[in-house]
Amino acid sequence: MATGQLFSRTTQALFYNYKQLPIQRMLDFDFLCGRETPSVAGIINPGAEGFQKLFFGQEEIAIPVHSTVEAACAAHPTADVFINFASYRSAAASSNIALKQPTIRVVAIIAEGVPESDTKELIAYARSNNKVVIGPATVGGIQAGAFKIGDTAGTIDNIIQSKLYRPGSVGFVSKSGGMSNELYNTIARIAIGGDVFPGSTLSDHVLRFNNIPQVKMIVVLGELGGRDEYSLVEALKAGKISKPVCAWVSGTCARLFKSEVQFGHAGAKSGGEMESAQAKNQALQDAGAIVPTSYEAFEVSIKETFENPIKEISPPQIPEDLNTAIKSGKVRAPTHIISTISDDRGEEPCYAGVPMSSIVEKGMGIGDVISLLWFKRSLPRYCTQFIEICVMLCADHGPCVSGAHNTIVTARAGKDLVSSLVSGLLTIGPRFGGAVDDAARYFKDAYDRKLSPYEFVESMKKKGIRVPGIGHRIKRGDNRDKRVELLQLFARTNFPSTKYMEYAVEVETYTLSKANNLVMNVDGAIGTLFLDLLAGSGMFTKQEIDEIVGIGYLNGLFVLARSIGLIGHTFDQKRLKQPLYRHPWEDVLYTK
Ligand code: Q5B
Repeated sequence: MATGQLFSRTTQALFYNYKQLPIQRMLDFDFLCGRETPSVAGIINPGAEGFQKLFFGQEEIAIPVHSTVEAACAAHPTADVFINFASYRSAAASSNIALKQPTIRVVAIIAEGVPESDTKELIAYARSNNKVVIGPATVGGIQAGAFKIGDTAGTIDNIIQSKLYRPGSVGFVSKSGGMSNELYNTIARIAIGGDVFPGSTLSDHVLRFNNIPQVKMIVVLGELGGRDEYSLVEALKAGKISKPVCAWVSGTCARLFKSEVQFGHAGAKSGGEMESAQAKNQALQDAGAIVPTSYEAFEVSIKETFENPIKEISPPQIPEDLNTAIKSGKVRAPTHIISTISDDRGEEPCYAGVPMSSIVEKGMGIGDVISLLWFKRSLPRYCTQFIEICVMLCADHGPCVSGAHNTIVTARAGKDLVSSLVSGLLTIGPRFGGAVDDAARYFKDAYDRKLSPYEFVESMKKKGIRVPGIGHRIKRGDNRDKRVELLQLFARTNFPSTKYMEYAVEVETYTLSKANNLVMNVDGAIGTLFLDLLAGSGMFTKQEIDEIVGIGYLNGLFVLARSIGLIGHTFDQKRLKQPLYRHPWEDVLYTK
C-alpha cells in the first residue's frame, strides 16, 4: 500500500455489532470489485459466539462471530480495520479497546452523539499511536474497487451507477455522507472514479491523498459552519499539497434567509462571516484550490481538472435475494414443507382452522384438541370424552412396566427430563403398549371378513402371530383389567355401535379357554373401540377409516397418555434423590 493509502483490495475488517445489511453490502461490494477475499473477516457480537451465514456473490460463507474485541483480533491478526456499529452509548468504550489492539490500524465509528470528550480522547490516542479514526457520525468511507465501510455509497445500484467498483484516481473527502452519494455520481459521470472518506477532518485526508501516487486530483466538498476548511486553506498556502484540489463549500444559499439557518448536520450552521460558505469558498480559491462559481458548475470544474478518463470495466451481476425477488413477483419458488393441521401466521394460532381463543371460550378439552390436530375435525362430545378417558386410563401403570422402568433407570443415571422420558417411550412397541394399531388392523380384517373367533385365532397361530390386544403379564380371566371394563362400559352406554369390541369379547372367550392370561388387554380394548368410534360416529368415510388404521394413529393415544406417567416417574426419582441404579447380581442367571 502506498504511504497515506488506508485500504487496498486485500484489506479486511472486524465488524462490531451484528448488522446484517451493512455487512452484506460490504460483501456485495467486494464481489462487484472482484475481490478474492471477503472484506469482513470477523464479527464481534458481545456475548455471542459461532458463525453468521452471509453471501459472497452466489456462495454462502460462514463468518466467525466472537464475543470480545480481543478474541476477534487474536483470531484475525491481519484484519486491521475496526468498523464500529455500536450505539453512541457504547461506541467510545469499544473503539477504545479496538485502538489498543496492536493489529488494529483504522477505527471507523458510525454512531452519532458520542460524547465530544470521549471522541477527543480517542483521536488523541490514535494520533499518538499512528492510528486513524474515521468518524464518529460517519457513514464510513470507500476506496473504489477495493474496500468499503458499511453503508457508504448506499445501495448496490448506486455503487454500480457511480462506478465505484473499479479503481479510481480522484481523492474525495466530504463533510456529508448524504451529499457524497451525489458527488460519487458526478465524479463517475465524468468517468474518473474516486477514493472517498466522508466525515473526519478534511485536511488530514487531503494530505493523505496527496501522498498516494494513484490519486491524480482531490475533490473536496465542505459545508458552511465550523472552520475545518481553513486547515485545508493553511495546508494549500504552505505548499503541502501538490495535486490539483477541486473544492466547493455548500450552503451559499444561507444568506437568502433572514435568520441563522441550521442545515442537516449539527455543525452545519453559519456561526459568523468566517464560517459562511462564501467566505470559505473564497479562502480556498485564494489559497489555490479550483473553486467553481456554483455547485452546478462543480462537475465541469472537476472534469476540466481531470483529463485522463479511466478504462471502463463491467461489474459482475449481484444475485438478487430470493425473498426480494419473490416479493417483486420475478421468481416463484417451490415450498419445502406442506402442512395442513395448524397455522400460526395470523393473530393467533389455529388448530385445523379453529382459533385458540374459541377452543378456550367453548370450553373444549384435550380430546377436542386431539380431534383437531390428529383427525382434522371436531368430533362429537362422546368421541372426545372417549379419547380423554383413554388418555387418563393409560397415563400410568406403576413403576414395574417396561416404560416406567426404563425412565426410572435413566433418571437415576442423572439424565434430564427429555432423555428419561424418551428412554421410557422407546419401549412402547408390539409387546408393550404399542399393540393398539395392530389390534385395530387384525380385528377389523377378521370382523370385516366375517371370520369366526376360532378361525381368526387359529389362523393367527398358523402364521405364528400373537393376537394383538390379547394377553397380559398380570391380568387373568378371574382378575380382569379394570381399564378394559371401564372403556367397555363407557362405549356400551354412549356409542351407537360396539360391534368390533363385542367381536373382540368373543375372541377373548375363545383365547381364555386356551389360557387364563389371554384376556383382552387395554390395547385391544382401545383398538377395537376406536374402530367402533370411526365406523359409528358418521364422521369418517370408509376410505378415511382405512387410512387411519393403515397409517396407525392409535398407538399415539398410548404414547401420549403414558408420557404423562413417565414424566411423573422422572420427577419422582429426582425428588427422592435416588442414586444410580444397578441391577442385583442375584437377579441374573449367569450361564454358558
Ligand atoms: N400367548 C402381553 O405375554 C404379552 C398371546 C398368546 C395368542 C396372544 C402377550 C402378547 C399381544 C401383544 C399385546 C399389549 C406379551 C399388552 C400393555 C400395557 C400395560 C402393560 C402392563 C400397561 C403377555 C404364554 C402362552 C404362549 C403364547 C400364548 C400369549 N399371548 N397366544 N395370542 N396375544 N400379547 N400387548 O404373559 O403355547 O405356552 O407357547 O404378546 O397385546 O402392554 O401393565 O404390564 O398399561 O403398562 O409373557 O398393560 O400376551 O405370555 O409370552 O409367556 O405366553 O400364551 O404363545 O403359548 P406373557 P407368554 P404357549 S398390554
